[in-house]
Amino acid sequence: MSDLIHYRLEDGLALIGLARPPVNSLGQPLRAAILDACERAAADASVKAIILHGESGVFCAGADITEFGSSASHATPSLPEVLLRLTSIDKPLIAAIGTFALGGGLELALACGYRVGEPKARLGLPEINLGLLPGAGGTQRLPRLIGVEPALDLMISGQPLNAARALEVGLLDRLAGSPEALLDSARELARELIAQNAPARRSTPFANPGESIAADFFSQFLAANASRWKSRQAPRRVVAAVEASCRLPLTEGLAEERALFKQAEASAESRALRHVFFAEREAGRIPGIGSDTPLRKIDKVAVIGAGTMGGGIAMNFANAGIAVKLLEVKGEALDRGLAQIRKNYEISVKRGKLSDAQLEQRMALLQGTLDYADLADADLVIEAVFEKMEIKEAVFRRLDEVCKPGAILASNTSSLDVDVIASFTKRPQDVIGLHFFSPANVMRLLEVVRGRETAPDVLATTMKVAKQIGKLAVVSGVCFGFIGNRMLEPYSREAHRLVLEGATPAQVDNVLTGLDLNMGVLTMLDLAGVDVNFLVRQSNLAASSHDASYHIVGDELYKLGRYGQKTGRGFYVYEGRDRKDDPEVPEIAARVAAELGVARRDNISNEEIHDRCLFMLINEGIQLLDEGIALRASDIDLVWINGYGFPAHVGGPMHYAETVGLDKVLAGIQRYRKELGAYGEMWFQPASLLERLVAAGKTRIEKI
Ligand code: 3H9
Repeated sequence: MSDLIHYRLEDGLALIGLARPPVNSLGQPLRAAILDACERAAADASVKAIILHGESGVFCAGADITEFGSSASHATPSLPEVLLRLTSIDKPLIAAIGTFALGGGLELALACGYRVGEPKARLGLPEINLGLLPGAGGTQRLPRLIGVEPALDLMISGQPLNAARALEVGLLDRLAGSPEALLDSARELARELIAQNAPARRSTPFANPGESIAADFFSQFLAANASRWKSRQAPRRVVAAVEASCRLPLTEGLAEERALFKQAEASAESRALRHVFFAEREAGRIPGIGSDTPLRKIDKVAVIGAGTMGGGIAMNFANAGIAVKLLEVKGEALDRGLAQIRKNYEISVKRGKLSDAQLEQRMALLQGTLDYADLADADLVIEAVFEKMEIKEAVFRRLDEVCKPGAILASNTSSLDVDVIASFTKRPQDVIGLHFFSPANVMRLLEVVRGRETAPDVLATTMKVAKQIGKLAVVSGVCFGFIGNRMLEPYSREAHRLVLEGATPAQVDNVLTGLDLNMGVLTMLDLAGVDVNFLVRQSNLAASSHDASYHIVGDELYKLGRYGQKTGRGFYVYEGRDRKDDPEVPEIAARVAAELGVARRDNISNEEIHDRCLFMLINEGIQLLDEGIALRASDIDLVWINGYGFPAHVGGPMHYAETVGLDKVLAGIQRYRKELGAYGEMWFQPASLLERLVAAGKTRIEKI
């Protein structure tokens, strides 16, 4: 028998333990081993009931995601084949679910007639997060077991149920008292079933789960979610498969599910989301940092600045149960900051996401101070003051005086030079950049900026802390704007320039939202603040001094006090959050274009907007990889997906470039270099790595 399975006989019971660490993913060898073991138990007359469990506690995380897109994914025995066979075994089958049963793992449990869980187990069908649908019977068996609406909800949300809820909806038959008691609980159930001479229960008690569903239920459901799903097909395929479960007998429904699954597996959407899944796991691997890198102890945290950013950062730590001191220079600012944090928590209480007691617990972890001396015992200090080097300098000089040796000193700068900031201290090895995104208590991304002298243990410790507070940390080297904001620069430069040349803001933004981006770049600037963008540009004038047209439309809007949403006007006009086109903006653009002698065109195509904005964004990303600022292309994708609204189902700008074709990206850049005259010559310089990749016939972005 395969070493992927532990097979034990115990007085009439066959215990089949899945043993493929770390998560028992159902690759072909494990599928074959499960089938073998179940056949053996089925054929053994001494076996009266079968228990499937995870040898290490973990039950199963589903299909092996690394197999998708390869022949191994469908190699026999396929998962649907294995599960079909399991449902025909004439003995009670019990799944003992430890830690989690996800995707194909839950489908495996559904193919067993009985399910026992441990109290912390999570049960879910998260396939949608990979651009897939449950493809081994989940869309057919689950609605028949727990009803259409709860089943659809589980598949569309992709969120697992906890064990208590799973018991309530009928997904679990029994809850063990503890993880250690799980197998005993399964044994007990097995013995009861044997004593009752119970049959192998079918996992599909309802022949027709659609009986209680309104005739237009599915069409209404699709219509209600259309704008949220944008161009995504996976949720639509889930709905189609569940609808089939209401219309067709089980065998035909399973065939329909299989056909939909194959389409999904081959889709660009699923390829992109699988890329993101592995990218997230890869981001934590940093050359030179390993499990042997020592970690510093972080018990006490301090945040400097109680503004929106500092307050949001502090909330992350309070949410994770870590005490935070919040330092401000003035009492009123501190009171305002703490009051705002309380307000934010109160909103969560109103939404039912937090209890009053939890609110008070979190507030109790936040302690305000006006005195730097109070930071003497902090293990980690995060500065979140105004984005000006002089102010950062004063803060870091002061921190150097008061903080204990070994404290990690972090700056939340979004663009300034972390090495310069480190030089204000006598301990540059302890200084690091932690660029949170706004709102800092909500946004998942954290750019961790490794300075020239940042010590490995400081980097390793901050990566761990990031995980503790629920952030997705991506490492960046030092350059103006790091990964995200540096790439934003050419992207927004082209958007500005296109408006100068005759495109309307809405035309530019619509091309980008047409790709399912959350918002176009100009809407994003209006939201972040035209003034904020202007001030950032002022701190990096060297980048643009040779181009008078550089972001000129933004400069004009700034001069007119059109700071974006907060002033009701920017690239658009706003009534509340409602965005409207403003005819004044093209007029402003036409005026400055005339002053600069920039020719305006009324025939700027969507293709030109797409290529200029996105190819320049991609080009900068490739350049960052070549310079070693980003460790890998997939890190860049994570930054843009989690910080700038790039759709995960498109895979991030680097993955998108690979989908478009690197040769096409290069050809597009070369084309505009020629067509746009002196402006093209100045800005449309293909990244050398892009040229090298295309010359080498590579289709993936990697450092060569
Ligand atoms: C499916 O089931 C389709 C079926 O319906 C139909 C089929 C016909 N496969 O996340 P972690 C690896 S689709 C391969 O760091 P955690 C992961 O890459 C699948 N590998 O740990 C990592 O490797 P490494 C539906 C997998 O404790 C290591 O395991 N299932 C798989 O934070 C540890 O993972 C899902 O979508 C897999 N299925 O979280 C579940 N799962 O160490 C996807 C994990 O080399 N998985 N790995 O980087 C998860 O959500 C989380 O990994 C899980 C553990 C919650 C399980």
